[in-house]
Amino acid sequence: MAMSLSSFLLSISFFLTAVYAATVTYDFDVSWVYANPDGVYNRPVIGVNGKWPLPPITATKGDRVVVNVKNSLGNETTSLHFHGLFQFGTNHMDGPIQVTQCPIPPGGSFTYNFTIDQPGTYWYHSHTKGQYPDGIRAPLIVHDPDSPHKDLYDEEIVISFSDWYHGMMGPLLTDFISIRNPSGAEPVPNAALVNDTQNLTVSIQPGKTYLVRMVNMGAFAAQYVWFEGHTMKIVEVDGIYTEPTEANMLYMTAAQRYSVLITAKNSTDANFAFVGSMDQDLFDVVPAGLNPNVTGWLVYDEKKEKPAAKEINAFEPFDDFTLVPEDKQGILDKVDHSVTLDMKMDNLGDGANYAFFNDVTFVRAKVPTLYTVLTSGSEATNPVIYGGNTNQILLKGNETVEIILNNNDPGKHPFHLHGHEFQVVSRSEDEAGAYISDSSMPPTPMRRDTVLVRPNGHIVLRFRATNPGVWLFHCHIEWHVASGLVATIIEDPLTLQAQLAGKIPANHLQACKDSNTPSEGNAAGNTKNLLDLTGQNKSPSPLPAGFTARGIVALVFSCLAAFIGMAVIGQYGMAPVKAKTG
Ligand SMILES: *[C@@H]1O[C@H](CO)[C@@H](O)[C@H](O)[C@H]1NC(C)=O
Ligand SMILES: *[C@@H]1O[C@H](CO)[C@@H](O)[C@H](O)[C@H]1NC(C)=O
Ligand SMILES: *[C@@H]1O[C@H](CO)[C@@H](O)[C@H](O)[C@H]1NC(C)=O
Ligand SMILES: *[C@@H]1O[C@H](CO)[C@@H](O)[C@H](O)[C@H]1NC(C)=O
Ligand SMILES: *[C@@H]1O[C@H](CO)[C@@H](O)[C@H](O)[C@H]1NC(C)=O
Ligand SMILES: *[C@@H]1O[C@H](CO)[C@@H](O)[C@H](O)[C@H]1NC(C)=O
Ligand SMILES: *[C@@H]1O[C@H](CO)[C@@H](O)[C@H](O)[C@H]1NC(C)=O
Ligand SMILES: [Cu+2]
Repeated sequence: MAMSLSSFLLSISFFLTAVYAATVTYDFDVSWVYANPDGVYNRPVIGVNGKWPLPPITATKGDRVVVNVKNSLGNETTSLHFHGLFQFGTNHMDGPIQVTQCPIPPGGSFTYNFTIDQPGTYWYHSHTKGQYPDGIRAPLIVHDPDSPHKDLYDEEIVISFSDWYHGMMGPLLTDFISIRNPSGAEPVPNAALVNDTQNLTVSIQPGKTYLVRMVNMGAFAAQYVWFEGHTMKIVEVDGIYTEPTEANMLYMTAAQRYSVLITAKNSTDANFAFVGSMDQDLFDVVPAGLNPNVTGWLVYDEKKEKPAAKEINAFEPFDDFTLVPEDKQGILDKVDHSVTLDMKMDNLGDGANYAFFNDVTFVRAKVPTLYTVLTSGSEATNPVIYGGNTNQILLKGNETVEIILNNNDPGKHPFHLHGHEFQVVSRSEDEAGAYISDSSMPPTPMRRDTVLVRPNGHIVLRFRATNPGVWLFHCHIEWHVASGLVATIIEDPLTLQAQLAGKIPANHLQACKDSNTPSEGNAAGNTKNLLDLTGQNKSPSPLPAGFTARGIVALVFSCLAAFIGMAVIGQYGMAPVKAKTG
């Protein structure tokens, strides 16, 4: 009997995918340029090829992407991470410095080279020392000729959202992790941006349906997003297709993505505002005059007015926990390895505020952890060699892993896992305390790569360890990455050694030489005795015995009041001290 039409079409589409798998090459010369995206303040930003905003990366599922990076910053190192991509077999292309690569020094060149087999909405950004909010971030879109939703829309639109600072990250970070800021109050953004500007106009044709791909590439603020007069139908989150689900308002944390279908009206009678509104709950002190909102317009008729956004009374965003993946993958119900991470914020002996998993704050290793895996032979399965401050979690190949994250902090935090998507099998409301058990887990949990944990609440995530590599798990608030809210997952290290033996390109190792970063041995760079961690990078020591965090904060405050004056305290705010350290 002849082939059925559907299997005939299927084989054609496989054939086309195979034939058209292309190599997409980008040459990125990274340098300082000036920009004034909020119209208020012109500042140095990190551009590419002399321009800012940065170009989006676009590819089709199956393509190879090559990004040749030249660091022309002159005064800073850099690196690129491709957020949400699994980097299966190419862990060394993942981007975080001291984890999967050495920093690209000023004057250095470094090639990222990987294939993409995941469709959807992603982004890329620097993964070097809190650098991306200085402008080095942009969307990364992977088209899919086989998308289950392709017949549901006519055209595609990409819109990024972000917060924006007038200050540069270097000095902001120095002030943030400092005895002058014992409560750990994060710098508050100066503005919100849409597509790296404000007042964006998006031309809309009546009657058409658009796939609107949205990315929050901010440093800190989540944004509420809504389109006046139009409903959204969510069809993708973080690269996972979902059953089309209606929503009037989204809550997009830093690093999350949503694709939604928006059907245009049939008439061109009016234009409509859309709004991104930064979640001010995240800010310890809301500076007078801050406008948390950014407005853009769906423009049906350029000659008609662009009405101001209507004020809304309450934020009632869609709950992403209720989403169902299109593939209806069932819950991973047999857990082989459960990991509990208790997170908190607290002071160390230097008086500054840090973030902790299980009482350890992350400090970058001297040797990139991947290179420790690749140069440690059979010792690679011994967690000790990865050092005392990397929060290492060793996973065996193919095991089903569960991460229970208990947020012992009154803030909201968006957690991201590299190299994987995860099932979100449980998520509490505010103030629920530590996870004990959950008898009503969803049978087909939503999956994504970045998820919000609520204040003093918990999340439970599951995934299978099928991607050998060194993968970070961290809060995507860039301030909290700097203060140590990071764990290092070391997945199936012996298979990783076999996969990558002899495969680290010469320009990756050259970056180590040129940045004086050791590329062999344990976390301390010891190649002889891997169990000897003398000289490893460590966090400041704990508070002196007898001092409580509250005590040292009070001491610091009285010193500050005496020596520096109330102005500094006013700047960071007195109130959060109680909230953050109690
Ligand atoms: C956007 O429009 C508002 C209101 O007119 C204006 O204050 C602001 O400067 C504009 N932003 C930019 C970047 O042009
Ligand atoms: C690097 O250069 C930029 C642009 O000139 C400057 O604004 C910035 O302060 C410098 N950064 C450091 C760390 O010196
Ligand atoms: C990218 O990697 C592929 C597969 O290893 C290799 O054939 C190709 O030469 C590489 N391209 C560049 C520009 O390094
Ligand atoms: C927003 O910026 C992206 C590039 O990052 C661009 O591709 C897209 O067309 C822009 N969207 C609109 C509506 O102008
Ligand atoms: C626009 O018109 C078409 C055809 O008459 C109709 O099917 C559709 O529901 C209308 N759309 C809206 C948003 O009213
Ligand atoms: C921002 O939008 C919210 C929601 O509509 C509104 O309550 C608030 O007043 C707006 N803020 C400013 C400064 O416009
Ligand atoms: C994991 O499963 C894959 C595919 O079945 C297999 O090739 C691999 O050897 C397994 N890895 C381990 C460490 O068992
Ligand atoms: Cu955080």
